[in-house]
Amino acid sequence: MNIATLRTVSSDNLRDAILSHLAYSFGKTPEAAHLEDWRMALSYAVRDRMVEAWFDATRRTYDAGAKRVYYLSMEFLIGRLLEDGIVNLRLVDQARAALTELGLDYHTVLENEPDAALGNGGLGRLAACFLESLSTLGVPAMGYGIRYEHGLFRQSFADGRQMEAPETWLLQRHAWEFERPETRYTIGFGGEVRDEAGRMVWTPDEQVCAEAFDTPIAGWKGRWVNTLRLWSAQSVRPFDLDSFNRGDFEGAAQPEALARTISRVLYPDDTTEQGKKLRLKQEFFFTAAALRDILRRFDSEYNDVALLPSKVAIQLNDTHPAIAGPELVRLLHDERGLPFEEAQKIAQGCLNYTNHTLLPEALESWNEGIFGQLLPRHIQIVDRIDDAHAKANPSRGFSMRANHQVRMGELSFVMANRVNGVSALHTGLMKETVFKELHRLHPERIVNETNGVTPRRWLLSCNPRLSGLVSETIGSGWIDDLESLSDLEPHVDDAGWRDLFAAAKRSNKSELAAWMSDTHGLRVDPAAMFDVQIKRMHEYKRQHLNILEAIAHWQEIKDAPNAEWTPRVKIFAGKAAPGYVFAKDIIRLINDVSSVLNADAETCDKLQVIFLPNYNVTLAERLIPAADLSEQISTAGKEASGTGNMKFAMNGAPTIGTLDGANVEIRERVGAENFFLFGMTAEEVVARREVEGHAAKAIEADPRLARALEAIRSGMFSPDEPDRYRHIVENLSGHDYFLVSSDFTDYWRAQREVDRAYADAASWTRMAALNTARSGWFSSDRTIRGYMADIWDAKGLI
Ligand code: CR1
Repeated sequence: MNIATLRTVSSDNLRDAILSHLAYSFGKTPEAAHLEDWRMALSYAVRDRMVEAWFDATRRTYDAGAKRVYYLSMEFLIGRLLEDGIVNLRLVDQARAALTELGLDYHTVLENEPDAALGNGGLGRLAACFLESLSTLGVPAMGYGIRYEHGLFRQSFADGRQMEAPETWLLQRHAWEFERPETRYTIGFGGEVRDEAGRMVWTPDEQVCAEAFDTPIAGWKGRWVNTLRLWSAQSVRPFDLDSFNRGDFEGAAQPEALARTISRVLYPDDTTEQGKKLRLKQEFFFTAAALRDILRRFDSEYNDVALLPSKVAIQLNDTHPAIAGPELVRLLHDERGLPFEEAQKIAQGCLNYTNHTLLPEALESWNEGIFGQLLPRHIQIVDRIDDAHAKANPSRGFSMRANHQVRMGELSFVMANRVNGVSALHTGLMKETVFKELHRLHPERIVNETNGVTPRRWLLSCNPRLSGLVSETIGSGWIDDLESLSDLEPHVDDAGWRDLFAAAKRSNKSELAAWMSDTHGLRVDPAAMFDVQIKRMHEYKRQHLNILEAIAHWQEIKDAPNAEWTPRVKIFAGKAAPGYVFAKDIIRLINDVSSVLNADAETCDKLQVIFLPNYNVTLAERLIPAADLSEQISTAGKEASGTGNMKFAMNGAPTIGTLDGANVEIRERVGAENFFLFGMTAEEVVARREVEGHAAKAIEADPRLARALEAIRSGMFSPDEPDRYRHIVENLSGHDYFLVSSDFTDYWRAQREVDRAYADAASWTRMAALNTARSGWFSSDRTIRGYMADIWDAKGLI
């Protein structure tokens, strides 16, 4: 079908297109249509308008013989897509008008879309922002991942405790994907390797089929559309007819069920041995399918694999797709007969690796038994690469095999053309710590690409009041040139303009307050400061430092309830890995503290604590525009970058934070006077840990901290079970690895500075507005340009 025919199929009038889809795609009349039918019909009408640019992008890529970028990621935390599509195609007014004409409310329809939570946190959300920026910049690119049936679990609270339920986004119809039954690859596991006259032949004993599902990702103005291709696992033998005919119906369905297990659930964490094996299977499954797909596309255009590094850049999002190294070598050497060294060189020319964490427990390594059993040929290849590397660097005792483990970080590093960290501080620490030895051997390999976020979703679309004001003030060029937000700077000294800025924030807060009241029955005063900490629950992120400060603050208010206090609402949201007991206890503690504080008639108009359940992208989009203060309080050296920190700054919420991750760069850019700094530096953290009894000393020196800890210890927040949090208190008074106690005093000081600053509304608004005006550098467009120049050597085609 040519483009001209397509145009007539999708009517130019959005209302007609919606009605047409309602009838012909969903078989419903307007009278019979449910909200979901309307949402689907609107989504299809919007999607239709992406298709033309999608085909066009593919054609232009082929015509230009352009280099393609492939982003391999276990996680794409894309959230809802309908509003994103409407905004990027600039159909907001049309969609609103069309729905109104049809008697529907725009927001109600948008709210019907399930939030696709195919990721855990920052790493997955970064991948989603990158896809959008790649399209905005017209880079020929494709995301590869897994089409999980169940994304990250749904969180609720029972007596303050986290409960986990399966997430079921696919039970509601999903408008965005195109199933590609013709794009299927058979992926093998296990079995044996035989040497056939010098050629290694792997015969797997288990096979599954990877089937592609494509989601179009439109960039700003819909000028370029890339594809997110997610693999779904299916059985190669869908149905065992012999078993069925024998009456064994369960047995008949088993091959299908077993195969599908691979793409059944997103790992919220990996803790069990059986689970680990499935995780490795997932990793190989999607990586192997992606590589086969990449080579098939390459072969359709070129007939010399030596060209591969000049036509293909593959980005490994953390080590989860690290098996791409040995698998690409296997495909080139075993299957295509290239000499091993040449195969390895070509693979290295294509592959790049992003490291997202230095936490030892998050650095992947696989038991060689499990690895070798599942991937018997790959372990041989790993060893050969390792031996060659050791021979080439004889004086170093480095290996990617240690203690019967295969270390995926080291493997990724050795197989990569470029290795990058995600903030300046993190990249520096990579060079000094985990990759010290490898960095010395390959000093040109590590580069820094500080993270960014897409301003289309994280300002334009989630915060229409502020983005409207920004566009009225400086025009709409900022949307794809975020640095031009600096044109706002002269206006921050204009009291009239500041009032408009403050009014936008205030309306966002009222809207959030109304939503919290409607959905959670919570009453908060929008005039109070909204102090927000939203992110995964982890000891290094120190939500417990925040709640300790809340307790101490509450105690202080109770000492002098009639003094001048700056009213605050502390808002938390975040999920804990189901097996991370300590993090779950922190959730419960926050909920318990919340119950006591919010019920205290003497103080609740001055300090409230709220924990909103089921944090996800959609909730972030609600909270960030309404935040006054951004809590970024990790132990220095532990948060690789953070990206929430950037979203808050962009939306006019100053940060209280440590010198960690991208906080360092945020502070440099927004100005030290517009950032509430506290705490030890990464270096001081390391030194402080060596001090005998550091926590006890900190507690002894700070009576406020001692009193807050004593309140927890005494059972004040858990009267039915006074010992409930004793282990937390013991941790914070003893080992205190994350230095909560040692940083408390300075955190308290910075919080009181925040109180004073907030009380001066004019200067606070100025500070908030400067955060917005100076956050332009944190666009993921800038980050992607960095990858294009420093890592991929790729160009945009628009
Ligand atoms: C880091 O913890 C960073 C994101 C994206 C996370 C966070 O600081 O912003 O990656 N790492 O780079 C992670 O999820 C598995 O590691």
